[in-house]
Amino acid sequence: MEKYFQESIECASRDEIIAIQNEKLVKQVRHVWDNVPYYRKKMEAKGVTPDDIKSIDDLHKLPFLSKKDLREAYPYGLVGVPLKDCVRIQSTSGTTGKRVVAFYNQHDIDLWEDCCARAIVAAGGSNEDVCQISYGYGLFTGGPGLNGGSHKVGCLTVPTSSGNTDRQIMFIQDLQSTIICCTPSYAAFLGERMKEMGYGPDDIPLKAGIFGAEAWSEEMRRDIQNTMGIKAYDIYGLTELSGPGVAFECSAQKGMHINEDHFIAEIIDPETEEVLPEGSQGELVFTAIDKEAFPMIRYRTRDICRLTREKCSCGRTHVRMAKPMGRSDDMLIIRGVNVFPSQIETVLLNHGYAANYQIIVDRKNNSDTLDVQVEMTPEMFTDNVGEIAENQKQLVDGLKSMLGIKAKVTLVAPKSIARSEGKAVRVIDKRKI
Ligand code: DLL
Repeated sequence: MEKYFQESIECASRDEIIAIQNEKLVKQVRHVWDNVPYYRKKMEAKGVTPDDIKSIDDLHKLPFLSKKDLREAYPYGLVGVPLKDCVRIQSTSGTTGKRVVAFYNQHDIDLWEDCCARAIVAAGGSNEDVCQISYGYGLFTGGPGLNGGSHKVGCLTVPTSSGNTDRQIMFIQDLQSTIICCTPSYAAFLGERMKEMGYGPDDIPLKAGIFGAEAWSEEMRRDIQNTMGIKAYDIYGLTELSGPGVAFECSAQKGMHINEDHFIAEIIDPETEEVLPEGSQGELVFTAIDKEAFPMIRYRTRDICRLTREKCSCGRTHVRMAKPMGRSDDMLIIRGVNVFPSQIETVLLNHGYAANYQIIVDRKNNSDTLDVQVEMTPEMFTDNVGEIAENQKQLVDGLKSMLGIKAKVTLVAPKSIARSEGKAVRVIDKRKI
């Protein structure tokens, strides 16, 4: 039977959710108008005042916030409460520019941890579970967020943080951990290492994994589930909006429920900024209607995905988001064609490779080049040149039909591509260096 952390809200009727959103949005817009001069100026520039916002139907009147605004207002310009009331900051890794620093008061931490607790319960977690948190702790939100959620559920929480893979496995085995939380790429690495150590799926006590913080494919889910004998759940979030738990998967494993009592989601056309109808693919935009210290209104995530309100078998009513294809800024334009790394991953995994690959993009003789380096698995490892050439050709054909362009494929020896303990770096775009 499906379990919920906060059933009445997770399964509330559409009317109840809309009523909550209307009330919180009106209050939140007033809060930023009064307390965040940076955003007030943006509203004034657009000719909007809090009186114009009476319900979520007026959301489209409000200006967007983007990463650029966060940079301009860094570090304190978007804080909505006196600093003496803030209790924590978290920060992004800053891989795509200057770090984002997000602020929390105790209320914000509480709602964030509730969201993570919902995710853990949706993955089957309860106070009977041993929950190992192998996301990084520190400035990154993954460790602290799920740690807080795990406490709220009452799991025995094992805060290993990321890295030190053999010690992770020792704890899994000695403490009989039943739930693991980490990035999917680190989960794949843990699975690979456990296999090498002779553990089959039945020897591993884990029953569920809560994996997110980076794009991962259905094929990767299948591989991780099979190697570890677990059910793998996706979890989504970003520092600007709190961290993990903005959306999470349930037993149906068909998209992530967005916590709509805290976040209103919209999909926009990234070029025209026009709001798109339900089901369209576009950029995900969030309004955090509850957060006080760092209140984000119409924040452009740059994540590309779609939403669905189709009924979910788990009983939750909150809108679901599909797996993001990646960020719009991860999207590569190669010889004029849009390519997402996740499409390449799908082809590789469908051909029996593991998710150990690197994509190298360059420009030679005025033309873009795409070179995909893929590790052979130990089972397929060979030094038979003919066989390698044949396998490479199959991948070139598979990529051509997925992407519509020709890629060069190089098969490399097992273990020759560095493993990641956090978010994997899969793309090296030499055109930008
Ligand atoms: O990655 C928060 C998080 C931690 C989520 C642990 C899930 C688990 P940031 O470092 O700010 O926060 O990065 C946010 O990561 O805009 C997406 O592009 C990407 N991302 C996060 N979760 C997923 C996911 C954390 N499940 C950025 N699938 C987001 C695909 C994801 N991409």
